[in-house]
Formats: sequence, structure tokens, C-alpha cells
Amino acid sequence: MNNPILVVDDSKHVQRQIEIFLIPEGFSRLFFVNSAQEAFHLLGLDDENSKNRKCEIDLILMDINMPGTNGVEACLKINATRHLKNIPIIVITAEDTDEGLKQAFGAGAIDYIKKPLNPVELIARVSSVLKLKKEMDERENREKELLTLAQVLEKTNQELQQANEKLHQLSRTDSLTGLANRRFFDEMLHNEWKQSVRLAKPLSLLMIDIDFFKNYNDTYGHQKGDECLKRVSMAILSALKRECDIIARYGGEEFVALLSDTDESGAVMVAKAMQSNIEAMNIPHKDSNASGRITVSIGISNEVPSAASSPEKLISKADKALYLAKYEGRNLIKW
Ligand code: GH3
Ligand code: MG
Ligand code: MG
Ligand code: MG
Repeated sequence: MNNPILVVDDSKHVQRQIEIFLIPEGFSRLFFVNSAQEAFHLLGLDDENSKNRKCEIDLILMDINMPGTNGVEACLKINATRHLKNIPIIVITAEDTDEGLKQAFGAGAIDYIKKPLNPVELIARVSSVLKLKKEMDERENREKELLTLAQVLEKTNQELQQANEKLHQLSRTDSLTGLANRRFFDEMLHNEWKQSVRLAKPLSLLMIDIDFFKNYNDTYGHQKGDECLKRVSMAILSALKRECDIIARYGGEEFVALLSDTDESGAVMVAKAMQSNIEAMNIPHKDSNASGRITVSIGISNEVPSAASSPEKLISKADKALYLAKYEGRNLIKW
């Protein structure tokens, strides 16, 4: 135990006594100052830049009666300073009245020693206060470590949560087009179906398939094929005007749109808008039908959902209409 101790006393005699009593006990790192002002200077209290510096003093022995700033005021000031308030202060008092002592404790002193100094008492109090300080420091360090650990855990949790959300999002998205994938579409279709049964509102489903797309890949290559799929998906998407409309990539070159509260004529209008958007892009496809550019066939189904039917039947009806559109020459809308 050779902690640095600061002794603040205007009496050279008291300073000398403390030195004589403490050094043989192993307390050789003693710093003596004659006034509170000198102590403030040593503790960096008159230096703005040192406010956050860790102070290298573990204990202060503070005389109460000093000219200038007295010990009580000095205690108050030290205790009000963030980087110093953990340093324990033992006050040294010659007063017979207890008033000074009371004030010193009120100002944050942890213990007191009366003059004339009794060496056994001085050593015992200094040792016990330093032991207490050590325990408090250790506890503070443990608390800081726990806090850091808690912060790390919190951050890890947040990152995990974000990764999970990302994963969840990815599991619902088609990576090529960014549209919903088939799995997510099936989930949304069942929800919409239930909602429409409850509200007795018509539900329309559009099955959209690119014409002669195998030929397109064969002629222009798979990469151009992917680009074409992306452009077609955007053209289809931009034909949907309502927030609640649902669009997904259903299979390779097949897309599906679900329009709630939409009757047959509304669905046909949307299908026509999709076709004209695709036509406007004018993507060359020389091995296509007569148009010489990319076209789509669209099958539409529509019903007011009820317990007698099912989402699967709605899809199957759109599939049949799509088949008819292909059969009758492609680039057609059928329902
Ligand atoms: P139809 O007019 O009857 O629809 O003829 P089709 O050639 O479009 O239909 P088919 O089902 O015979 O071929 C679909 C093609 O779509 C086959 C496959 O190479 C292509 N395809 C499916 N998914 C992708 C993809 O992710 N990228 C690319 N580039 N091509 C794809
Ligand atoms: Mg004095
Ligand atoms: Mg096709
Ligand atoms: Mg197909």
C-alpha cells in the first residue's frame, strides 16, 4: 500500500509529524502543500484542460483551519469536481467544538483526525480509508465493465435484429427484379382473399407471361434476357396506380398482379396499361410474333371471394385465361 497521499496543512509542524508517522508504515508517496490554493493547483482545479484527467492522488489529508480558503470550502470544491470527487478526504481538526467537523462531513469529508495527532489513529484511519477506496474503485471498474458488456450486447442485439429483418426482407423478394417472390405473393393472396370475403368485394388476378421468351434468350443471350425481365417487371409495376395493388414475379418469365376491390373491367384496364407500357419500351425481339418486339399475354380472373371458392381457384382461372391468350396467338388479354 503505497498510495499517493496529498497533505494540505498550513503547519510545517503537522506536516513533519505526518511524514514521521506515515513513512515508516510504507506510505512514502506524500505530497505536502501549505494551503487550499496550492492543493487546487496540484489537483489541476485551476486548469481548464485537466478537468477530465485522472487524478493521481488516492487520499487527501485536509486541515480545517487554514488562512485563505479553509478546509471545509476546499472539501466542497473538490467534491464538486467530477474527476476529483472519488478522492476520499480525511479532515484534520484542532477544534474543540464539533461545528467544524459537522461542516466538513457536510462538505464531503469521509473521516476525521483530531490534533494533536495520535500516530496509531492516523495510520489506522489512513489505512482503512485507502482500503475502502480500493474496494470502491474495484466496484466502479466492475460496474463500468458490466456497462460496456451491456452496451456490446445491446449493439449485437440490434445488429442481429437488423440482419434478421434483412433476411426476412430477402426471403420475400425476387433478387432479379426486386419484386415480391412467389412465396410472399401466396401469403398476401391468402390475406387479401380473407379480407375480400369479409368485405364482399371483388378481387382480380392477372397472370402475365412474356411471349416467346425462350427464343429471346436463345437469340440475345441469357444476360439480355435478365435485363429484359427487369424492364418488363418495371413496365408492369408502373401500370399499377393504387398502393394496395400487389405485384410479384410468379415464375421464370411470369408475373402476377392482385387487385383488391377491382371488377373485371377495372382489371382489363390495368392489363391494357401493362401491355401498352411494354409496347412503348419497344424491346426488339426478331424471333417473336409479327410485332418484332417483346410482348406479353395476360390472363385475368375475377370473383367476389366466398367460402365456396378459394385463392387456388382464382389462380387456376387466370392460368386458363392465359393459356387461351397464348393459344389464340399471344400478345392478347383474355378472361
Ligand atoms: P410462350 O410464349 O409460350 O410463353 O413461350 P416462352 O418461350 O416464353 O415460354 P417457355 O415456358 O417455353 O420458356 C420460358 C423461358 O423463360 C425459358 C427460360 O429460359 C426463360 N427464363 C426463365 N427464367 C429466366 C430468368 O431468370 N432469366 C432469363 N434470362 N430467362 C429466364
Ligand atoms: Mg491550520
Ligand atoms: Mg412465355
Ligand atoms: Mg411461362
